[in-house]
Amino acid sequence: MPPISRGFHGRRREPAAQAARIPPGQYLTRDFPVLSAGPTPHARLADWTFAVRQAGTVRNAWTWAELMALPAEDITVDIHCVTKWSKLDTRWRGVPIDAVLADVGQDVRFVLAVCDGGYTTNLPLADVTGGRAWLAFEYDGGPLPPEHGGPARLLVPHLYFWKSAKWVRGLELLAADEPGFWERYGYHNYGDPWREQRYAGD
Ligand SMILES: Nc1nc2c(c(=O)[nH]1)N[C@H]1C(S)=C(S)[C@@H](COP(=O)(O)O)O[C@H]1N2
Ligand SMILES: [Mo]
Repeated sequence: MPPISRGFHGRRREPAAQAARIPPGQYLTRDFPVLSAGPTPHARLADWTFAVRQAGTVRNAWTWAELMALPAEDITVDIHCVTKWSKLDTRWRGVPIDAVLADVGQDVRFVLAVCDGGYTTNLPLADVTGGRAWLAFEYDGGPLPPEHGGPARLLVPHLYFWKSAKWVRGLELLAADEPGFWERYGYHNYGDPWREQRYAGD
């Protein structure tokens, strides 16, 4: 009789592997909490566009039908909210941000995501390119629910979830960084959950 049964190993492995995926100060949740700074906007897909702007000029824009024609990917990622919940293996479908930021100039170093309702959040260009961020329009096999940012939201899973702008309608291309909504209210400018960058000064 072996001293430790296979079943014992099997039960122990999973929690240990999960724990390694939860950043410091976070706890695991199975729910999907809704965190919005204002009311949920309801955009009509017929009127919806996504625009990339620079210095007030639209450089490129997509209608909903044009977005749907871009190559999309299925994404399974862990997400981490600054209010301390983490959720593992969330399933999304979306277009990589690389697809809407082809041929941006050398001068562009940052982006500011702009949303229906006025929410904004800032990100380095390097954090939304290279296959690290998506314009997500499906969650868990269905259309992204409005309260979670539908019809489309930014998905930037390697940063705290306030960077994953809901109801996103465009990106401003910037040479110099500009704080967004929560960043101006004292949230960390970058927001790496593994370095616990919750608030300015962390
Ligand atoms: N447009 C918009 N995007 C937003 C927010 C918001 O208030 N407005 N809240 C942010 C915050 S603080 C978090 S934690 C996540 C919450 O996403 P969820 O409601 O889908 O969980 O969305 C982020 N994106
Ligand atoms: Mo948040």
